[in-house]
Amino acid sequence: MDEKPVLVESRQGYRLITLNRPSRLNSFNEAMHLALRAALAEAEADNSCRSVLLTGSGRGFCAGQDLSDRVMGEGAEPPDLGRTIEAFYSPLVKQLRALPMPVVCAVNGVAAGAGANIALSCDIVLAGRSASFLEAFARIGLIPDAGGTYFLPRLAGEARARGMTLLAEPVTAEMAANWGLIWKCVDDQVLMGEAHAICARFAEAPTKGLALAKQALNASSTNTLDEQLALERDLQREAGRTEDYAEGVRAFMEKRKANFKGRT
Ligand code: T3D
Repeated sequence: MDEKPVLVESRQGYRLITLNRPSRLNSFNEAMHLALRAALAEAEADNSCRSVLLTGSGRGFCAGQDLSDRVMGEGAEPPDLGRTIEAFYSPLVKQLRALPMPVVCAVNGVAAGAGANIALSCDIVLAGRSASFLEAFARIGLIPDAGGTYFLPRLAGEARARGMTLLAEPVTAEMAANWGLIWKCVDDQVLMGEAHAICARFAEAPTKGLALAKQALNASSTNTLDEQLALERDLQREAGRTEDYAEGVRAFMEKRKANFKGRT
């Protein structure tokens, strides 16, 4: 029987989701897309789930599209990649960004093509020192997708976005952290421990407030200051009505640890 393309484990207050096609460096085929989208939807539907930890099995994180599904015979009709982007990659990025909880990505090895950009679309990206980020698209005549042309200039700046895109050279985890592409580069042997510790912390966090903060940050790069201030007003109004806000203030005044409920 085929291995499951995505492994899902429920942990205390979070989901561990592992891309699981290691012999192909966890590159995406249709089955892996569908399984990942379903796992994220299940995490969202479960109110006890307060963050998601995404990683890859084996020595890589994800090598983007499985190119063995794209081999064309001479003179064959080319595939409509606009359709696959619309059907699979773009909805996945939107789902990760809209998930009402933090998504932690532990990049355990090479993240290439759409695999790099899916990692960059997560909220907290940790990478092992031996990992790298490779906008591989130019090597095969494509452009960065899965949000690459959106995230790269915003995270790393125009010059680095253009270098990564046009030269298609790998960027080490350490460089990625220095450039502000990711949150942190850590030694390989502590990567998963650190990622799990962050999720354990999120499992006790005021999740609704974090989701609203994520919503505000998602909007900030396209909003004007006036629009963003208006959005902050509206989202803060919503945050101020949560039980966790009331509990947070009480706990502060009583000098004790807050007992946050999370998603509500
Ligand atoms: O098509 C659409 O729908 C449009 C959307 C496109 C999105 C995209 O992501 S396009 C970009 C696709 N990805 C790539 O171009 C990256 C291809 N992979 C590589 O360049 C290299 O594998 C890496 C630089 C990532 C890693 O190199 P290395 O030397 O560490 O590993 P390797 O030996 O190349 O790969 C290990 C195995 O995984 C190997 O198989 P084998 O020889 O052991 O049987 C290799 O063929 C396989 N593999 C790696 N990446 C892919 C792949 N097989 C299929 N598709 C891949 N993307």
